[in-house]
Amino acid sequence: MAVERTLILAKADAVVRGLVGEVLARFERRGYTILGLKLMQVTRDQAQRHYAEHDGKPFFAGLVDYITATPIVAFVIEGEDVIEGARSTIGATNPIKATPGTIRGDYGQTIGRNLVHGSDSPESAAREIAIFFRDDELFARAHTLGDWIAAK
Ligand code: D4T
Repeated sequence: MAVERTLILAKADAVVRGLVGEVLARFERRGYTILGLKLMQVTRDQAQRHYAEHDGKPFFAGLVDYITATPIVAFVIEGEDVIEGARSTIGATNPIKATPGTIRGDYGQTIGRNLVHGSDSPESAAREIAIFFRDDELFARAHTLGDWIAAK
């Protein structure tokens, strides 16, 4: 067990279909702490850096188009083994294979309209968080209300 941070992106389908609150709520309900949150327009440069591991694959251009198609909501959450936990909440890459109860299993139809991104390793999380957030945009866990109340 380790306290980790991960990057979650609620992409075009989540934003356009009004599912951002639903997506965020699933992570909040698991008890993860929100450290950073913003609505933002991803640039093509950010998109290409974020998805660099897929550069050259047939779906790369579609991925970049999809993540830049509308503003997205990016957030960083923290918790015990949050990287694996968040990916289990998101569900399998292909929504057809994703278990009902997961985000993709409940809201996705096709692999290209994949709704949500979650980092897949501590190295990816650190690299990806730096693409979307400056250090001063992330709050320390101690600044959350729960810790503030507990300290009183
Ligand atoms: P992310 O990274 O967005 O959380 O997704 P996954 O970890 O579940 O899946 P991935 O990195 O393998 O793929 C990234 C992204 O590309 C889309 N995709 C993937 C696609 O459109 N066609 C494909 O054939 C594959 C493999 C879906 C998720």
